Amino acid sequence: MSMSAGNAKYKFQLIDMENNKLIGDQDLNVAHEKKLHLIIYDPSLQEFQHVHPEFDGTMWVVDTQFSVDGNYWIWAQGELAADGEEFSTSNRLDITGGATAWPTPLFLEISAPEHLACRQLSLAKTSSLRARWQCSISR
Ligand SMILES: [Cu+2]
Repeated sequence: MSMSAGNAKYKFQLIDMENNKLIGDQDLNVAHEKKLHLIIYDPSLQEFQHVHPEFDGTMWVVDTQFSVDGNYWIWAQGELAADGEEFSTSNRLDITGGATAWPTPLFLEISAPEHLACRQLSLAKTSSLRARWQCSISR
C-alpha cells in the first residue's frame, strides 16, 4: 500500500485469525492505558509516530502525518479480551511525494522492527500471527 506525504486518516481493520472475526474495541482490553497502539516508523528510524486509533464501528481510524518518503513499518499492538492474548501485527506503508527518504543503515534494515516495537511497549509475549490487516486511507 502506498500514499503521498502529508496529513491523512489511516483506516484499517484487524481480523482475528483464530475465528476470522473483525476485532473491534469491544474485543480488546485496555493495555498500557489504551486499547490499540500503533507504532509507525521508517526503515532508518528517523521518523517515528506512536498513535492510538479509535474504532468507528467498522474500522480503526487514526490521524497520521508523513513528511518524509520511505517504506514505513506500521505495528498494531493490543490485547484480546476473549483470552487475554497480546498480539502485534505489522504492515508496510510506502510514502511518496515528500522529502527525500533517509538513508537506511544496513544493520537497522536487518534487525530493527520487532525489537523496536517490543521495546516501546515492553510487551513480552506477543503473537504476530493472531491478527491480520485490511486497510485503506482517506484524506
Ligand atoms: Cu500507545
